[in-house]
Order: sequence, then C-alpha cells, then structure tokens
Amino acid sequence: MTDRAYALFEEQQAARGINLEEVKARLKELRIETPSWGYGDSGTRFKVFQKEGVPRDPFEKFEDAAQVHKLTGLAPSVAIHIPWDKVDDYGKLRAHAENLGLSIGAVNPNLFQEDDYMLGSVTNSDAAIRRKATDHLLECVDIAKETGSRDLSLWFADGTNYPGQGSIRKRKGWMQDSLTEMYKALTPEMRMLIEYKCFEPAFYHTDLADWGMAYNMALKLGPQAEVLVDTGHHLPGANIEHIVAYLIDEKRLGGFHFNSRKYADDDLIVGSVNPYELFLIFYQILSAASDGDAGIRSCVSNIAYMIDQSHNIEQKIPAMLRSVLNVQTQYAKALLVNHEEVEEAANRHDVLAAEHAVRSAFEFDVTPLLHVLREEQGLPLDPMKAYLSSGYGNGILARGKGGASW
Ligand code: LRH
Ligand code: MN
Ligand code: MN
Repeated sequence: MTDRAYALFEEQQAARGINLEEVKARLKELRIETPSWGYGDSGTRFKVFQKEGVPRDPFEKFEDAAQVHKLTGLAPSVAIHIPWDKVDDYGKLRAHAENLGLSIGAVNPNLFQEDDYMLGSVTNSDAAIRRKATDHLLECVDIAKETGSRDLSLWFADGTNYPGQGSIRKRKGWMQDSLTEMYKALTPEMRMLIEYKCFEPAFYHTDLADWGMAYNMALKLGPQAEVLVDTGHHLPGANIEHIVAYLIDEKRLGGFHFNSRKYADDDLIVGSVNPYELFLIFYQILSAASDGDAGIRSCVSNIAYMIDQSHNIEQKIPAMLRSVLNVQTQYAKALLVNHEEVEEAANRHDVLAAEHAVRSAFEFDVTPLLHVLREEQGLPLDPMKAYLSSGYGNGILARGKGGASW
C-alpha cells in the first residue's frame, strides 16, 4: 500500500516539477528541539494538574525526550530552563543526555519566578536587583559552556501594569546595559536569541513587546544576538510570516518557539489550531533558503526550531510527539511549493495563480511521503501508534504523581 500510494504521489509531484528525492533529503535534515518543561506538569494560572508518571528531575525529562527522538528521528536536543533544570553537575546531565542519543540545546535563563523580580529583573529600578538578574544571565552563559549549548534563549517578563509605575525609557537603558554585559561573556560560537511578547504577565507595557524592539536590541548588541519568534507572542491578527521574512532578510532570525494560539499565549500543540500559518512560515523560510546572498542562506540554515508548549490536560510524551510530527507535516507540505511557479505567476501579475501555487502545496496529503521517509530512516511509520503500544507510558507510571512542574 505504501509503495503504490507513494508511486502515485511521486508521479503527481514530478508533473508539478517537484523532485521527491530532494524533498526527502531536506526532511531528513529537519531538527526540532523540545523543551524540558513540556515534559513536566504545567498548566494555567488557575490550576496545574498533577499527572502520574511525570519526570521527577531533569534526568527523567531527558529520558522522556529520548522517546520522542527515538520514534521520530526529529528531536535530538532538549532546551533547559534554569533554575527549573538546575543540577549540581551539568557535565553529568550532559553525559546522561549523550548516553540517550540527545544533546542539551538552548539554555533559558529564568528571571520571572522570584519575588525580587515582581517589579522587573534587568529593568528593575533597584540596582541590586538588576545586578542579581544580570548575574543569573552570566551564570547561564557558564552553564551553556558546560552543557555545550550554542544558544541562550532570553525572555523577560519585565514590564509594568500601570502608567507611571516605571520609566519606560530608563528601563530600556537598563535592559541594554544588562544584555551588553551578557553579550561580552559569550564565546564566539554562542548566540543570544532575544524573545519578545506583547503582554503577560505585564499588562500595561512589556519592555520587549514586539519583534522590532527585539531586533533593535539585537542590532545594538552585535552579530551574535538574534531574534526569537515565539508563535504565541503576537497580538491577534499579526502576520507572523511577514515578520519571519523581514527578519531573515535582515539576517537576524535566530529561532522559533513553536506552539498554537487561539487567543493569547495559549501554548497549545503547534499546528493544532492554524496549520496553514505554520506552513506559510516554512514557505517564507524555504523561499529564502536558495537566496543568492550567502548571509541569508546562512541565517536560514542556522534557524533553531524549538517547541515551547505547556501541556495542561494532555499526556506529555504523546503531546510532544504530536507537536514534532505536526511541524514535520507542514514542513513537508512547504517543500512541495514550486517557487518558480509562484514567481512566474506573480511576475505576470496573476494574483490568483500565485496564491493557488502556494496553497495547492498545502492541500496535498503527505502521508505516503512521510511513510516512505520513515521506512528509509528505519523508523516506525506511525510514531504515535508505536509509542502507545510500546509500554513506555505504563512503565513511567511507577514514578507516581507530583513530578517536576514549572
Ligand atoms: C514566555 C515563554 C518564554 C519562557 C517560556 C516558559 O511566555 O514563551 O519562552 O521561557 O514561555
Ligand atoms: Mn517562548
Ligand atoms: Mn510564551
């Protein structure tokens, strides 16, 4: 069945000018980082449900993450959040990850969970608190050296709830001072990925509220600072694909935090609400991947694809499997866009034909392609089914309730 369905699909794609051997080669290169916190208990501000079998420490989080990679071949690295994943010996955590066939990915400093940071961390008007926050950033650079991580993902909850609560301009300067100090501590291979978010937990102003502020900060810091786009961090109606294309063109798109949103920063399974948006993001990335400018090509090839989700009601490992598989599906569909066809129609000013050339790729069922891909990679054709029948989910129930939570 797989063979017949694939042969037909291959013929269909060849007729559209798409070579599936090239598509498969690109799919085999796709890497999606999963977040350690997505394996733990997490929820909303109303309730964190405690699930049975949740990892009790960072080591067990990596064990669960290894299942996702083993079954999909897609997720070889795991982002950590400090202090949620604080351990005495990061070398030991790194060795544990490597034994499981994983690596430690982005290091995320956490400057939003201590009482001291109620009115701001690096933007606090109290110099001692700013010092403490900056020291944590520097500590995370040291941790990244030990874990062998290239990227430090930076998100600041800093902001105000009321007009007059703080000086927006002074806070902007303090943020820059702190990040400049951190930037100087980076090794030449490291990158600072600056994440923005329009609101929450601050409801009047957020110090890094949108991509423009993050981009401006990255420009001021230097070439090792780039922007991180979390798909849940925009005001309703924002055109994320446009932001992506713009940042690539400026060679400052460093990475993504993928998740789905319906209303605000919902942190739902990526691709569950608006898969077309995810497809269009990949369409923009792939249309820049063969740009004549080597700097743009290098930016595209260094984009870090990361998941950032909270699984409130879902089982954690299946939710993560669903997430990486959804990303793979939309990436596969975007690889079916015939860019020459789009360009040719756009040049003819044929708006409908251009739109059709993009959308028609999205409308294909890529199941036969993904089955053959997995067959070639020695992976289960249906990773979710394979997980559910593997017994791993039952085995971890012995961990009991009350595991790690964010
Ligand atoms: C903030 C955010 C940021 C944090 C993560 C837990 O909303 O997206 O990336 O580090 O959630
Ligand atoms: Mn995020
Ligand atoms: Mn978020």
